[in-house]
Amino acid sequence: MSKQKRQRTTAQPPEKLTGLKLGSIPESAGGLTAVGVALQHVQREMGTLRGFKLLSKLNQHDGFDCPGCAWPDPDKERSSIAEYCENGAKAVAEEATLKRVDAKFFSKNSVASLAELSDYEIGKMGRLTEPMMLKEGATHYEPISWTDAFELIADELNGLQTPDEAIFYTSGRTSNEAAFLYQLFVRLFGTNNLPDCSNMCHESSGQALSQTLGIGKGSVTLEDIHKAEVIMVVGQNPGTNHPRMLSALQKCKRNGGKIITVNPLPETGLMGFKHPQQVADLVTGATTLTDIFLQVRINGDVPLAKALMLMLLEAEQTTPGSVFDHAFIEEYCDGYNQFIANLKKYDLGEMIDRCGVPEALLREAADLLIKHDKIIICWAMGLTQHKNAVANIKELVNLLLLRGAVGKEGAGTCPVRGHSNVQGDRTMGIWEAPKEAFLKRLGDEFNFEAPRKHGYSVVPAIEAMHREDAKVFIAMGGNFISATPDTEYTAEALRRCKLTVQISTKLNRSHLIHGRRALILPCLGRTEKDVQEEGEQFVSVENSMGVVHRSRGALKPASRELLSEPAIIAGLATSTLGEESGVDWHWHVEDYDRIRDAIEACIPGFEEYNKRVRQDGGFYLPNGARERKFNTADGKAHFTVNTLPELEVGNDEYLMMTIRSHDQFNTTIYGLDDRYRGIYNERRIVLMNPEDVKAAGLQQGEAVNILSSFNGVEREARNFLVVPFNIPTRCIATYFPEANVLVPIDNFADGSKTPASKSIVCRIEKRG
Ligand SMILES: Nc1nc2c(c(=O)[nH]1)N[C@H]1C(S)=C(S)[C@@H](COP(=O)(O)OP(=O)(O)OC[C@H]3O[C@@H](n4cnc5c(=O)[nH]c(N)nc54)[C@H](O)[C@@H]3O)O[C@H]1N2
Ligand SMILES: Nc1nc2c(c(=O)[nH]1)N[C@H]1C(S)=C(S)[C@@H](COP(=O)(O)OP(=O)(O)OC[C@H]3O[C@@H](n4cnc5c(=O)[nH]c(N)nc54)[C@H](O)[C@@H]3O)O[C@H]1N2
Ligand SMILES: [Mo]
Repeated sequence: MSKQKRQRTTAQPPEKLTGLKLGSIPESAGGLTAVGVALQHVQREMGTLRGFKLLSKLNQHDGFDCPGCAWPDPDKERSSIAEYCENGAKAVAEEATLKRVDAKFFSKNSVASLAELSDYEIGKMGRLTEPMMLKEGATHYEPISWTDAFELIADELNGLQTPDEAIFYTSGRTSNEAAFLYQLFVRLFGTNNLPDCSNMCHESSGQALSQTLGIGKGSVTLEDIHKAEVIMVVGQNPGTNHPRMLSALQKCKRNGGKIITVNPLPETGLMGFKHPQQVADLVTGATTLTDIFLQVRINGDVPLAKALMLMLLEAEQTTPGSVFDHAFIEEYCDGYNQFIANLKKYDLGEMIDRCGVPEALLREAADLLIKHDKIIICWAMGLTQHKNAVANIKELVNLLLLRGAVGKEGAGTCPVRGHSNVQGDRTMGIWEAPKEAFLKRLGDEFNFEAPRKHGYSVVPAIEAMHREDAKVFIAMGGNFISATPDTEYTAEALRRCKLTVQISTKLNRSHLIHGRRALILPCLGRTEKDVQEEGEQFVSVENSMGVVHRSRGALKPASRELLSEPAIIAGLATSTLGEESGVDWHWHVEDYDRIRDAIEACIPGFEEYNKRVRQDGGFYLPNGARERKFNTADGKAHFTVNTLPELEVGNDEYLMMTIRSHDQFNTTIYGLDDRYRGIYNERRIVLMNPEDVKAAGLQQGEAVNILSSFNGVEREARNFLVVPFNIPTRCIATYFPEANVLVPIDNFADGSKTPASKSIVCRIEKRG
């Protein structure tokens, strides 16, 4: 790599190290330490009293939805003390911080100087307080009025040759009300360029599930989790990313359920759990969660699923009718014969070798799956971010179908969603590939012809900006530069835009890597009171299990200048579309009930929206798979034939996954510790098998560079410290977003285009 190229790394977090400390790995998650850490974060950001007052509203019926993950709340009774987790408390503290990033801050700090800070440092600066603009060639952001900001955007948008030259990104924290208005504005403007964070997240699940079961969402409810006999948790780290799931797993275990975990890492939270709010747990110790731990190689899930299904087939052949649910298969499924014929072609021994799990353990797991048919499979990014991600999920659907484990109590699919409203945003029409029926209803209701041409998802959007086919980029939340793959390529794409606009609560790197002109439009967060013309408003969100419920903020907004997301959209739409749109945007925003009425008119399942959303706990959206109504073309659930991933790791290479530490929410870095993995005060680390460390002649704590080479392009991430860890050989792990520079833009999942950020072929180079 040339010297010049190396210097141009300002789009990445800086290389500087913060001082790695290694500690012991705890045996269980939760407990009093979790409570203590949560309180530290709350105290530091917002003061003890204010913090406690706010936390008492978190996830309560009349309170606000946690801005963290999408794990559901109990339908009826809620704990009056605390219906949240350590990481939920951190998420709240981060948003409700008392620190402010105001005009004075921007006049003192140039964009270039801020870009030299780490994501942790940037995030800790505080909440944005007023609209800011970066003029072409300027070094500092300056204040701009809301009216001027809207006009500027309208001029740029209306000056484009076609509406398809604009891109409208959404991150999954946006409420249903804001998401619906946003997509309406974008489609009235004339494009379906609505990429969203889901494209990098559960898109592979959506694809696999709609093709096989006729709905792109999971089929289970929280009650099902409690009642399951076997739960497989595959490629997911709930102790960190969905901590409240641990109490649901604990309930399942107390009802006699068993848990099989499939993961390259023995994640602490899945091994043991102490409920931080149950005194008995704190006294008597942790509940063991995982009964069988299958330590799969990275991207070894297809061979692993095939191995398990071959074992099921063996048992079925020995005693026909004892394992497969033939009545279910006959009545509801298609493709069984082709599937079985194909499965028989695979050699069990080879599948076992390829997944890397000892045969005895696989047999134990298969035995549980043979003896019980109330089976739930939960999964997250460990499955969705590979080239063969869609196949990963389809194989697990095959497994469930064989056992008739879909659409009955205690059984089904459970893709555990990330952002708190990512599922709702898609329901609202944030999708670059909308269905005809949806576009037709939208057009009929609002009297226009919605564009039919599909738009760009995230990866094609970046490529379009890189080619300069797209020139204006607007983001409703999120942190596009740090969340997307191939950091330097994406930075170049954004720099080529004429205008980049970020609608945000907090400062992030996407404000610093920008187009020729840039705008920051600050908005209200979940925790804050949203007062409009007709009084205080609430918004609504859909959780991972399809429950739509309300969320009402409690705090005084961080600044008087902030607008709500719906109000910002109304401003954008009014100035861009003028009278032409025929929609009275501001009238809708005066009372969000009016937006919900419009949603009810356009989207099935939202009948009596305003009434039902006011019930405690909200309401369930219809879910065909849950009732064995498979909305595929032929009304059947589909077995599918999936091939094995290609073997791709050479002798001096490793397969790398980019994962989350315990102290971050995506690109928001709460702190520098990863307590459940025993790693403290450093994010630039690479987890390696101790044998690999030795074989490569490396030492614990030694600094290395990581290189990835794909389709002839070499990428480099510099200065990572080696941490020997319990991970399969030839597999390594780094944190996202530090390692995103290594994720090739053109390496993504077949069918869903989700970047393959969990299987990057890499080399490791000692730093001279
Ligand atoms: N506190 C907190 N909560 C969050 C988030 C956060 O960053 N912080 N992010 C939110 C979002 S948007 C999402 S999508 C979710 C993410 O939730 P997760 O998917 O749990 O997050 P990751 O850290 O990406 O973890 C992936 C897990 O998959 C495993 N894995 C990696 N590769 C493979 C593989 O090939 N096979 C198998 N079987 N396992 C593999 C890793 O070891 C890890 O345990 O969490 C949400 N909740
Ligand atoms: N290498 C690698 N890359 C990944 C992943 C991975 O596992 N590995 N995971 C992927 C996944 S699963 C996801 S979901 C994406 C996440 O991608 P994004 O959703 O784009 O990223 P976040 O870090 O969640 O966005 C955080 C920013 O959102 C803004 N924000 C927070 N709350 C609000 C709000 O209420 N309103 C508005 N308007 N803004 C708000 C704040 O300014 C904050 O800085 O990243 C993906 N990227
Ligand atoms: Mo996500």
